Amino acid sequence: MSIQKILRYDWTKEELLDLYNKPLLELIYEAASVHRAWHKANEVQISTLLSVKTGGCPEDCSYCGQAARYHTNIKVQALLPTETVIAQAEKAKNSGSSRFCMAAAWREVRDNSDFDRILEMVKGVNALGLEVCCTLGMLSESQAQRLQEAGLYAYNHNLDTSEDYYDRIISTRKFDNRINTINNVRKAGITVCSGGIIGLGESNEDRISMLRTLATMEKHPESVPINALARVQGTPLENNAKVDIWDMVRMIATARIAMPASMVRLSAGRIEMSEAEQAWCFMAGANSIFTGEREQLLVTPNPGVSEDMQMLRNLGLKPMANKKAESCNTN
Ligand code: SAM
Ligand code: DTB
Ligand code: SF4
Repeated sequence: MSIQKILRYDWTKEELLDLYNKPLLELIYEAASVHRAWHKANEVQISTLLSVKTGGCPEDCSYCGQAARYHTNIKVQALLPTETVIAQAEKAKNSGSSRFCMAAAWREVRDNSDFDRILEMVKGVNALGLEVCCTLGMLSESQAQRLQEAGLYAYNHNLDTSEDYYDRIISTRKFDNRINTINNVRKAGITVCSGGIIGLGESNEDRISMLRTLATMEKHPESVPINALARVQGTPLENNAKVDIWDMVRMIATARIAMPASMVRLSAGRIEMSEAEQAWCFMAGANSIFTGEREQLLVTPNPGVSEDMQMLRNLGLKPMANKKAESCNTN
């Protein structure tokens, strides 16, 4: 095993599938070695996620509890007041988060007063010195530009699954729509956060195909969230099997090796994992998590911030410093 210090953009499906299917401990060892060559392996980026507009979404993503057409038990919430969002961001900063991510259950951004309010929120969170991230659905080039001007640091837009499997999961948009938004985000100079979900009924080939799309982009996404399906009652995928921990570890390890400089985020699914299982994910190269005081992701449960801080202490890991704070310290 030789650890390369150069980024590759020419990964083939065969190469990635060979990695994914390696004997488990060999794969983890290789991913852990890559992780150590590119990052401080004892640091984990803490991101706080807040749903600023919940439910009532017109899309039909079959995994999602926020799609209006499924009879789920979630409480629909219109766009939160800016002050509420800023207050949450302040709390997140005080409990060690370096990134604050605002999510809206929208198909796409519209040029209306809600978007103006989002821009205000971005400005306010940015002023706190946090890295601001949004996930608002599809964006045009000019909307991406306006977000960048307001101080947006990152935009989350997941591929969710492979191009081939896409229409089995979502019919209200196409895989190419996702790529188009990611390109608009790049053009505006905002960093890209893009990954996907496992446990949707996809094959290993689909998982690899999704990772290949990410790893062969002109620039790798700076963050790659790997989500295990959070099964929500009332959605078409409510009865899917729980994701096997070793599948999650294999996905994380393959993403780490293919996109060594990126942050690989252990995203949805942690609530169903033990501390030991999460430790395997960190060993396999995950270096970011979502946490928060609300003990939920968007509409599903997630460990709370104090529990997570205890886990990090138990594992000898520490929260990664905010990049903005680092640049302030050098002044
Ligand atoms: N509506 C916007 C969109 O779809 O891009 C932004 C919010 S959406 C909830 C953000 C991402 O969360 C989705 O792309 C998907 O990858 C992930 N997600 C949603 N529901 C999930 C679930 N039940 N389990 C795991 N991941 C999920
Ligand atoms: C991402 O990749 N995972 C987060 C975030 N980006 C927006 C969302 C996970 C949602 C999990 C299910 C829920 O709570 O709705
Ligand atoms: Fe809407 Fe996003 Fe949920 Fe799809 S994943 S239904 S676009 S909130």
